Amino acid sequence: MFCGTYNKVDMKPADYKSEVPVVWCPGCGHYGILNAIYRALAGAGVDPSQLICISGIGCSSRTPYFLHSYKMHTLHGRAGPVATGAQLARSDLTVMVLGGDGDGFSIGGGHMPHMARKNCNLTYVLFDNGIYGLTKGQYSPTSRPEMKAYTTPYGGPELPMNPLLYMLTYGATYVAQGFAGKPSVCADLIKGGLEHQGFAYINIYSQCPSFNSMDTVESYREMVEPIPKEHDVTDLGSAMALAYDSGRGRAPMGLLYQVSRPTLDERMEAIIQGVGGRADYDINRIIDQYRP
Ligand SMILES: Cc1ncc(C[n+]2csc(CCOP(=O)(O)OP(=O)(O)O)c2C)c(N)n1
Repeated sequence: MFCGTYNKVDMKPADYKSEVPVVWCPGCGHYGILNAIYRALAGAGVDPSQLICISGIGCSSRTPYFLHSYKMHTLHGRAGPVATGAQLARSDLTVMVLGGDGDGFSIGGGHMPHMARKNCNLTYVLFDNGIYGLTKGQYSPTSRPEMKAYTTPYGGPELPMNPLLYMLTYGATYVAQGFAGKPSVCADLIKGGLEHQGFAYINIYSQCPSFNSMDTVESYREMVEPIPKEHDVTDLGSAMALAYDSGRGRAPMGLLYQVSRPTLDERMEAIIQGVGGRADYDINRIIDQYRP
């Protein structure tokens, strides 16, 4: 019972809305992503009682509150390892991580390559607004170099990182990019991630009208280009070529890459069966073997 083989239910997008009021600033792109998540969950037919949404800290990390699901609002940057553990403990659940570029790539950056290389069976939606929104506008790893923010009053001294290239490099098996101003496209990409068996990473550009004056709805709209239909999503080289250009004035929108590879939970199960099954996989018995 892994993602992709769960029992589908017939639900409407509105059925995934929780009773918690959404508290983002007017015009925030995160509304578009939330809307896309509701639609994706309904499209994929995920049972809310089988769904766990995990986040760190940030405006985007508040998203699980607005969803009808189980949830864990963890520490800043630590959603990934918590989600990995939850997925291994309960491989029958659908696991989502929802959070921002600061949470995922600054403080949480050390965890990202490991989720990708392990092929953790979960869907990670990264709300990429190129700024720390919750803490009112500090430079993030995806900020444009010329960005003037509270922590970079004269512009930033660093090159931005490239999330798509990073995820492809470390072995993510589903890599896609969307833009909050195109919720239908995002909904399809997130649905594809939910139905994918393995680590699905969806980078979504999101405007922050309160603290990022450089990346506006208009600038994103000009920047994103739908991925050509003839692109072969199983070709890593072509996906990397598309990803390489991302964030340099133009950005691919759509599914860059999707392949099948055994997931972490599948491989762990195989190891457990290899040592005689769960009944014999008793950690205390294993420790006892090493006692003097
Ligand atoms: C250990 C720790 N360090 C720093 C913070 C302060 N902090 C809270 S959210 C955040 C960044 C949020 O930015 P991002 O993840 O991009 O999300 P956004 O608010 O833009 O959606 C920071 C630095 C914290 N809560 N905990």
